[in-house]
Amino acid sequence: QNVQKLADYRPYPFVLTATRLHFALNPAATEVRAALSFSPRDADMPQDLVLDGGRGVELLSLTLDGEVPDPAHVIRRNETLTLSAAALPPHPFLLETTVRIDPSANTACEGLYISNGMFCTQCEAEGFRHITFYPDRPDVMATFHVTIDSDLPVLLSNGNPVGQSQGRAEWHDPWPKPSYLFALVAGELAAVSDSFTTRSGRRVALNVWVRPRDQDRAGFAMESLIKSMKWDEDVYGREYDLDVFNIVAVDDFNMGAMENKGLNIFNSKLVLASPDTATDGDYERIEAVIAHEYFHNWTGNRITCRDWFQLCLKEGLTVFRDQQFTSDMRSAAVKRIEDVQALRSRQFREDQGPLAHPPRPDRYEEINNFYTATVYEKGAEVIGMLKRLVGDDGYRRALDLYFDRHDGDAATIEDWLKVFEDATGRDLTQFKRWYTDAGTPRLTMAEDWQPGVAGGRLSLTFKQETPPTPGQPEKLPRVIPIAVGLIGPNGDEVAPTQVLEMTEASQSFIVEGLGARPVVSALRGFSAPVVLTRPMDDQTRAFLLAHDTDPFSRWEAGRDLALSALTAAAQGLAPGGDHVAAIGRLIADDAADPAFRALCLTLPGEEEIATRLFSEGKVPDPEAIHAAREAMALRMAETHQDLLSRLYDGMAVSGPYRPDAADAARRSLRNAVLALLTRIDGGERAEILFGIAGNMTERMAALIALLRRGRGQAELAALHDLFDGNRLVMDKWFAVQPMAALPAQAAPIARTLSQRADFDWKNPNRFRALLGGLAANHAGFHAADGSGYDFTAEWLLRMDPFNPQIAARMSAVFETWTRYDAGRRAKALAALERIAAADGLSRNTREMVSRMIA
Ligand code: HT7
Ligand code: ZN
Repeated sequence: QNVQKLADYRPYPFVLTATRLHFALNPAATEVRAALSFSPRDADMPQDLVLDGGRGVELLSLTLDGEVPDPAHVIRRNETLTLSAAALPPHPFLLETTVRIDPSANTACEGLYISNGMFCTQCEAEGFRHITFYPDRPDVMATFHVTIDSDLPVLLSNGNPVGQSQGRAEWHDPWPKPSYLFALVAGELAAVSDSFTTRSGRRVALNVWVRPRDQDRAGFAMESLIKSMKWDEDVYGREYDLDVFNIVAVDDFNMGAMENKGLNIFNSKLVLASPDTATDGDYERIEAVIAHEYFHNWTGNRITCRDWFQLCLKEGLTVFRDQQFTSDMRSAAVKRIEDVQALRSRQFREDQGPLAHPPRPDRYEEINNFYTATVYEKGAEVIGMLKRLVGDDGYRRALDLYFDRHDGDAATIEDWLKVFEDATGRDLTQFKRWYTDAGTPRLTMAEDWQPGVAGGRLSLTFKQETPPTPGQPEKLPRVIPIAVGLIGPNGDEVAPTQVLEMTEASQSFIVEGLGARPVVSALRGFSAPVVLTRPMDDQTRAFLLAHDTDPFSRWEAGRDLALSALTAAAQGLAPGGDHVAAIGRLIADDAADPAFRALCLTLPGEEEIATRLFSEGKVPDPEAIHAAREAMALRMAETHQDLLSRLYDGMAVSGPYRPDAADAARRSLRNAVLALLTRIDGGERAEILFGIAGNMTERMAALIALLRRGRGQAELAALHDLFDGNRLVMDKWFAVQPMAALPAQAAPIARTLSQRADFDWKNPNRFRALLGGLAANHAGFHAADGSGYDFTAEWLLRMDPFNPQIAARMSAVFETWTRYDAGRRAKALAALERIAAADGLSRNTREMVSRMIA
């Protein structure tokens, strides 16, 4: 066990001012020369110099100020190289090393590797140590000068280009940075180029580099980049700081994208888009991730993290910023609902299970296992709460102070909270628990109405409690901002949104002079990441769905109506209320945003129903949940057949495809309607749409609607024929089949697909497509015979020695296993134990599995 603890943090005993690197690129034997200018932090306290250097780094030479040191002072262990204090001078010195590495054998997509003939790097979190010996930690920041020798035509690194000749390129990055932000790319690439002039007049050359045949699909990424640069200037006052900004798309990539200074590297699925290959969802995601990585230039790069425990300092803030950006570019209401849905389905699920951890964890074995929904999405929610508590002006002052005070620093959550305290005068001691405590607080609200007192007095009493999580049995109360509005009996708002600040375990808030009893709209905008329970009948829910002025709360009321009916049906109880009728009224409202109506029309997913049942102390039955959801969807289609048909015909988008919010909204409503109508029209509309669709959004919607009904084989074959050579479309083809299959077929379909020659499982996107597709089929993955678990475990074991990060991340599909019945639990546990017993299991997967079965 190699547990890293926050409490053990010590500054690095040397300052590294400048790093010079020379790469002689060769697929199987790349030589890397490094010249590192160190000075001791305290010359009176001689210390060993410990450099990280992982598997596959072969040391060829080492000198200290030009001399070969006594070999007795150079100690090579498994993952480090140490120069003992006795060998080091008490003044600045130059350490030079030459190493050999083999990028062609690097299958883990970490360090320097080859993707489709292109050299590329991924150094976050600890990949640089697979390139050369180095203090590979984020608080060691240096300027980088990089020389690349290679015959490949395009040679890129961080910073500004300072020399280009036949077979050689030189790059200089003047901004000190940690090694995790280093990047190098070399290959046969073509660029879509443009420029951006910053508000202070600096002209920045912009390039999106792709394989030559993909050039016509990189334009949207460039548009998104330019919008992001402008937005960061307008909203945060942040300008770009180099002469060039490069983005490169690669096919083999462990995550979505990486914010390397001046040279962002992207998974090609988050760059390449054309109407016939990418869906509206893909376009929205590309825009958001381009923005996210660009925004890291200030929140992550100029101000980085002191250590990896502080990961949410850069990730939570940057997610928060990209969410703000998308709200500004598209519909703020729809974006908020989508973000809350994502938070509940991924982060609440994490918080409820064995992998729960705080946004700032205080221990880990493998940091790559902590790039989680809690660090990212909950980290962003915590910032949203801070902003709600200090107000927009306070937030702006705090952020200005953060950038002024910490530019060039490797900072901590304490630094972050301190700028809010200093800028606003608030004490954030209690608020800090959001960073240090795991778990989702349960909030209950009780109402007391006294018509005869003080002209009509309403007391709202809130109680909060956070369930225990691994390693944290007891929790203290948190600061919870609760946004509340009141709606009068006639549907008019009688009190606009007010933020109540809860700090105690139990607390009451009183409103007087109300006349008639209002309906309370609580937790508006999802003002805090909590589970709110309140006694509310379905009539009141329907009232809020019809009248609430807050779009989130309006949607939430509809969601609650649906969930109460679905959870009842899934337990064999008669569903109360009339969600179907209430939704009919809402979707008939032509004045409402079609995207909002689409969200209201789409029933909660099976996983969400299971989560709700589990949080109510019930054991979810995946088959019953599936049947209940299907029955409600059918009822909805039958009840509103005429309205839905009219909507389907009226919502068709005319003219050429545009990925903007307005057109995408119409398509989303039409596609949600199609999913319902396909249940009663024998698939007629979906088959027609698939045949005539001029874009992937409609084609995919039609295909999924058919597959869910057990049809669509001809359409699947047609899609394959049309897009055989297109990796990204073929990923969709692999994903959609297990995902939309009837539950009993999901695992067998996944198995059959896994035997195909074009199941290129070593490609992370293809692997994720198939295994993620199966996991997205709740009743299919949790099939009672354990076939979903067995299939998944088999492939995790196969992937682990090849790419541990991918295997470990995918293993989280098991994180909810303890929720289910004894039969399923036994089968899931057996699968996890099989993984745990494997010889040579990676640290990544071992940590995940042992946390899940602890
Ligand atoms: N900061 C990056 C996180 C990351 C990553 C990206 C790609 C491949 C492996 C990676 N490990 C960690 C991405 C981001 O959050 O912006
Ligand atoms: Zn990020």
